[in-house]
Amino acid sequence: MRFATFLTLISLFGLTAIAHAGVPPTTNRLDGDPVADGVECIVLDSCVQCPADGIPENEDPCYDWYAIPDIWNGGCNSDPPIFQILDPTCEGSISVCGWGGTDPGGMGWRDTDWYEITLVEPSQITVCVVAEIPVNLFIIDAAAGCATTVILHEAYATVPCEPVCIQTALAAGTYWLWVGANDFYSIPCGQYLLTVDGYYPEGGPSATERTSWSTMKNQYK
Ligand SMILES: [Ca+2]
Repeated sequence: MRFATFLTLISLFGLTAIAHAGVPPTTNRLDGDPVADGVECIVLDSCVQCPADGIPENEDPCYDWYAIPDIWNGGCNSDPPIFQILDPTCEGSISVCGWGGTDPGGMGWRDTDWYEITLVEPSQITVCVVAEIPVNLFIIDAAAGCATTVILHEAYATVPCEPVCIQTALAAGTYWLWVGANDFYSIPCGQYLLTVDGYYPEGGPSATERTSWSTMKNQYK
């Protein structure tokens, strides 16, 4: 990777190149225990409600070195790159319950979560995120891999609990949905809900059926 490209990736997505010698602590907020730096993480009355059928991100959140290395879903920020693949559904809708934030040690790193979707045909999709933290949402064209990462669409929530959405028509192909804190410092770990609508599998409902389903959902949700 050319150095300029590398710098561009760092400025866009934050992190990676610095190795660390420490061993990531294993406790996290999911079990209600204090994290390794002594911060007690208990969520009360969150604006993020994970639905029963929500897909858990399953990346350990809230430990001192969690962003380096990100061996779970760090996307192009990881070496080798690694993406969390999301499968389409016949209803065209999926929800993902994840966590994001910056390094509690104040080293200027942030957790980045890269979800991969593959559209089997041109699709109208809506991607939304609501988070307990200020959060960025990108749709990235995966066609050229990590070498020439292209952000197609972006949305920013500058305050916690502000929902942001991207509604767009995309050609068939593979895309990365990027979710992460919108700064590199002082954003404590928080949960988010990512939703994708219009993501159907091959052989899924016709365009007419999709419209009917969408209409019905809007009437009864
Ligand atoms: Ca991650």
